[in-house]
Amino acid sequence: MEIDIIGVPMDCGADRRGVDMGPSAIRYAGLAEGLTGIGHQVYDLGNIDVPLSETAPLGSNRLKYLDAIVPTLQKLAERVTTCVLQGHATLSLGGDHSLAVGSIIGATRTRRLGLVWVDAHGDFNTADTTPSGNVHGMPLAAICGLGDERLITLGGRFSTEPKIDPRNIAVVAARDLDVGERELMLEAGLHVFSMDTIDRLGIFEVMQRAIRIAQGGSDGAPDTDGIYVSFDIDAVDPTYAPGVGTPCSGGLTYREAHLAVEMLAETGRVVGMDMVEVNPILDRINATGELARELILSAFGKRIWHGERRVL
Ligand SMILES: [Mn+2]
Repeated sequence: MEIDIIGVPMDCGADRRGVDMGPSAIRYAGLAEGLTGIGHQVYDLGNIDVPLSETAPLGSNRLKYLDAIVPTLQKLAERVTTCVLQGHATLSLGGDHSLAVGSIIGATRTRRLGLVWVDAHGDFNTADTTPSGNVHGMPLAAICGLGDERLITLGGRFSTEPKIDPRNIAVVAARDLDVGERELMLEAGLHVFSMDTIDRLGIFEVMQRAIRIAQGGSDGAPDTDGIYVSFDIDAVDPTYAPGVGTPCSGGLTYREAHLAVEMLAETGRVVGMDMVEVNPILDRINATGELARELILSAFGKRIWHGERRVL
């Protein structure tokens, strides 16, 4: 596979400073070498220019830093589109999760994709429901066509239509949903596999269902053109991922997180990925940056065992 890496060192969508150093931490952990080592052709396209939170205008308390975020995501969307037109897979490194509006708009310009959104949170708030005003709590709603028009359309550049059909979206590992966003998610009709569902069914069954949803169609005949994976590292339990934007206990174990992305890779239909919210300030000797690199490698095909998988 040809994979383009794009860093988005953005912190404006998050309250806590530090996730702007995420792309650096993941690269430092040996990302490009790792992907090359499993047979991919890797192109690191560097970082998107991102305004500093300190000097960006705060704007409305319900949509903090929107004026700084929108042009950044426009640039990301254009960059991703260019990569897609060259037939490359894209890997966007965050930075806060608001970047997914740009990466997914870029990834869906010419295709109909399914989406697996791995996250402790719903990221389904709008300016009307948000408790914090932070835009990183809104990207999934925006992708479904809900929320402030400037965010959904990236300043009028793109349509107000959902970029991905909510019926082809599965949220995995949710455990901290705001009341307002929960209502919106129910109405929108996307599938939410919360942590208690993973406790009951196991991550294997949950991922089989999530993949079926993202593939669309009926068994063996998907009706989407590929699967996009948006991975918020806070989906993983803080025991394994202490350096995250918004830590939340009760998350995926190390192996659950790996199996989830390994199963996505096995479909052979992953066309792009976000890895977001790595916060080196709160991390321990880059453990979370390393984990992010490992999960990306698993999502792009790294395997423990390459022989036949026999269940005795
Ligand atoms: Mn998120």
